[in-house]
Amino acid sequence: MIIDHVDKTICIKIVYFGPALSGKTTSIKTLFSHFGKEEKILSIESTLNRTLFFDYGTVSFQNQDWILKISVYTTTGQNFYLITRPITLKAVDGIIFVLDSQREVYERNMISWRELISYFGDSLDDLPILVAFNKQDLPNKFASTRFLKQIDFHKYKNIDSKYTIAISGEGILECFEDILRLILKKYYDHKLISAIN
Ligand SMILES: Nc1nc2c(ncn2[C@@H]2O[C@H](COP(=O)(O)OP(=O)(O)OP(=O)(O)O)[C@@H](O)[C@H]2O)c(=O)[nH]1
Ligand SMILES: [Mg+2]
Repeated sequence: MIIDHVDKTICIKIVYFGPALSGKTTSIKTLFSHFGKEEKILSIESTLNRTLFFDYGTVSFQNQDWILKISVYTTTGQNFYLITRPITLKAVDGIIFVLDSQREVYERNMISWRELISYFGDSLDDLPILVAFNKQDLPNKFASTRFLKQIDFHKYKNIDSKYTIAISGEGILECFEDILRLILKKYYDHKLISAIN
């Protein structure tokens, strides 16, 4: 997060992370189409529409005094481009972890979670994360409680979860609002942001 008191701008970085084909790109596209900005997303992808490096877009909100500028990225799920993931995660303020809820890919979600932990170590405990159980429209889903239990969900302070269907947009805006709430709460708790009467 960058707080510029001269320009009265707060910059936040949010990254969609998760295993291959879980719905990260679909999620960012649906989110930006909600803001009428889908064509403003920069996607670096292969000819097969798979994310090669990242998708990237910005949205801004403004009140009388301050501008909130949010940069949103997705990581690539393909392990061939694994090297790009820690780069995309640099200086991240909050992560939306997009899972594929289909039972047969449960382990792929766990591997991706372990990779995420490996980048942050103990500081993951302090990083706002929203776990999005995507593809809720499909049959044969695993129970969200199983995954949350396995990752010790209750151990983390800044973590929440939601159900999403990225192709129809269900839950996507709620995830975005939730991660923003977790990020701002963290900075407020750390006294980096103080309310002015
Ligand atoms: N049924 C269903 N399909 C979905 C959903 N979200 C995404 N998909 C499909 O899953 C496939 C992969 O979606 P992407 O958004 O490209 O996934 P990704 O995580 O960005 O993939 P990589 O960048 O290659 O890792 C596409 O065919 C999407 O249409 C969903 O909620 N339900
Ligand atoms: Mg993608």
